[in-house]
Amino acid sequence: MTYARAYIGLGSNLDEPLAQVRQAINELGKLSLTRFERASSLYASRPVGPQDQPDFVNAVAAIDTALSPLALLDQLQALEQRHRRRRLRHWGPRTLDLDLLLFNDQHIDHPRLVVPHPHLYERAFALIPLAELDAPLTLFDHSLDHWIERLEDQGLARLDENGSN
Ligand code: ROI
Repeated sequence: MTYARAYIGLGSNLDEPLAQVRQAINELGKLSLTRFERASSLYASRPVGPQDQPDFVNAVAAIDTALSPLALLDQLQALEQRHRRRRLRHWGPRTLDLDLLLFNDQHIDHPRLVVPHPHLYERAFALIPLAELDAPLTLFDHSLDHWIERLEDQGLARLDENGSN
């Protein structure tokens, strides 16, 4: 069986975000045909998009999977549903968001799935935890640091084990 390395972005700003993200990290370890590798620290982050919503908790997890990208997407969406995902409006508050950020070095352009995630390079809440997991990764032919140096301050704060900053 051949395994691909996938990076999953996790985000929540409703219904106890810290618990949502911790539990989702745990559940990623139980996906079929998949080995959990490691997860970043948890981060508190100001909302990107509409500001009249709670701060998010974000993290990134690394998994090795024998699932195809679309089969993995199906599993991630099922996991979101098990968290009774609520999405109140476009770019608004959500219970649990799981984004497939990278799948090996594949470029995927499918109606259901674009990889690398098209907003990854501009989002501190995804780039910084990703760099914590795998600093040498490249994205669109540049180092992660290249993209991180270009970010505006997005109010990202690393949380300790107790969820405090
Ligand atoms: N903003 C932050 N900080 N974290 C997220 O996970 C997140 N997810 C989103 C939008 C609404 C774009 N903003 C976010 O989908």
